[in-house]
Amino acid sequence: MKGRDGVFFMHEIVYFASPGLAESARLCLELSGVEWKNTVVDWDGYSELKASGILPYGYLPIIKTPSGVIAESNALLRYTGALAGLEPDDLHVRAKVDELVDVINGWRDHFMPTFGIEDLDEKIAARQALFVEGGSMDVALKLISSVYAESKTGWLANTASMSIADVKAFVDTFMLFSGQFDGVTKDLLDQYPLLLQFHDWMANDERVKAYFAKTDDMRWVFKPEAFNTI
Ligand SMILES: N[C@@H](CCC(=O)N[C@@H](CS)C(=O)NCC(=O)O)C(=O)O
Repeated sequence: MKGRDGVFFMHEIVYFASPGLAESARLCLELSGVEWKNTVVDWDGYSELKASGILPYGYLPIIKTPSGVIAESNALLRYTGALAGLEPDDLHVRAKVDELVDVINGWRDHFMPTFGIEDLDEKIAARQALFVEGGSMDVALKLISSVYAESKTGWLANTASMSIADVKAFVDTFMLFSGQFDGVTKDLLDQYPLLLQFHDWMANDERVKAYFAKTDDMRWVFKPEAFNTI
């Protein structure tokens, strides 16, 4: 795989500029220490890629690896997480980590219907309803909080070191509160003090901190001071 200047890149993530569905894999690649390239495309670039036939299922993100292209954000997470040593060796522990990854991925289903709401006030109301006591995201975030409460190690799945569950939870949870989703404001996080504690833990991990320190304002939610945590 050759870059613009003929430079050989071992791994290349292709996605839009936003964190979206690629940020967890980007973070894992950074933690892995392998050489990687972050290729950002706009909608025209996406259309060209789609027409070229390189996208296995017609969507982004993809990762180009020395062995070929991989699609589906969670496949990217698992692959790059393995490169970074974030996949536990023990199969049971790994399955418990995967369980969390899949549960967190399911949050998309709660949000999906709100994307189709055209009226802004209606959209905001529908999103806010997700976070009222008993709303589907309130329930989801409390469940994750209770998982975190059980951790003796500080890592979400109670692993000895960081796992892909931590990466998934960190990226997917706090991205929600970046302001890019109308109606989802950062003050809603005050209802989940354990999640703020988790944010503090992850954002202050030296490797995570170093990565986000050099990223743009769109990624402010991943920085240590983002929510004025404890
Ligand atoms: N299940 C896929 C979904 C990918 C997906 O929906 N990608 C969006 C960008 S966030 C996309 O490519 N949209 C282009 C389109 O819908 O035409 C994954 O998790 O990677």
